[in-house]
Amino acid sequence: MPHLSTISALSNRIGGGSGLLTAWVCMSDPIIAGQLALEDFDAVTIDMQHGANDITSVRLGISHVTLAGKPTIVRIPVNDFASASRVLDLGAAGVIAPMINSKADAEAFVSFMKFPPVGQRSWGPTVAVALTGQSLDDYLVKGNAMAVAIAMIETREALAALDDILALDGIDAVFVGPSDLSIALSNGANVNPGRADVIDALDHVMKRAHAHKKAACCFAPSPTLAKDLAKKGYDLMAIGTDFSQLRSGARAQIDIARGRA
Ligand code: 3PY
Ligand code: MG
Repeated sequence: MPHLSTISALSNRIGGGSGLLTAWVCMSDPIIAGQLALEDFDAVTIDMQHGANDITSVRLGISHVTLAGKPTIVRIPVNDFASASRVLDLGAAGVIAPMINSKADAEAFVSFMKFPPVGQRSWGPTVAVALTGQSLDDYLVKGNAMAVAIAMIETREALAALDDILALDGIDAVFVGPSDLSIALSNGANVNPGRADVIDALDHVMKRAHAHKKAACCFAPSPTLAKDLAKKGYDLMAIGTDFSQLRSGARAQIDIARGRA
């Protein structure tokens, strides 16, 4: 059974202040991604940068998430743009690339995300073509629009290059990493994604993204921040991680069982 509408749901829905929520999966057992996909998330992100995921767990995770009817986003490791093409070939709907600090970084990312003439993505969408049920020619025509390229903004250099990154054909969205950004803006003094200067930067990034008609996305360590950002017009937020949700779920139940709540 083809899953075209499941995979294209990300590119079709993101933008215009869409306020989408994605799960964030660090654990490498694909059942975790599949289970979170059954909750009321709009997408599931599998993290290869800081999570325990490799290409095998991503491949299996995409299958579980797709069967649950949700699009999969994959965060690749820093500068590992070849993995962007690989996860798209395996059926990812979008890719988040960390530490995009310059126009040159963004161009390198796009070259692996989009087929010519926009980029240089090599042909071989084996699983993606099968999952979407498209002909090869249809995938060639529609593949670029379906593959959402999301560049992370999480350094001073990235903020300085923001307009150049956003102006690039093939960059569909930017994604703020508020922890790294908080470290950068404090010159390494502390990590505090809720600090006022980080929130100001989040507002700035969203305004510039929308001025370029691109989507604004963010990692939100707390659901309250995600709610605030959605109200402001953010297009996609990750709320916490599978680790944090597992621990907080257990803690809440233990507190009840021990009579502390
Ligand atoms: C950051 O906050 O730096 C991130 O990369 C979020 O995952
Ligand atoms: Mg980061």
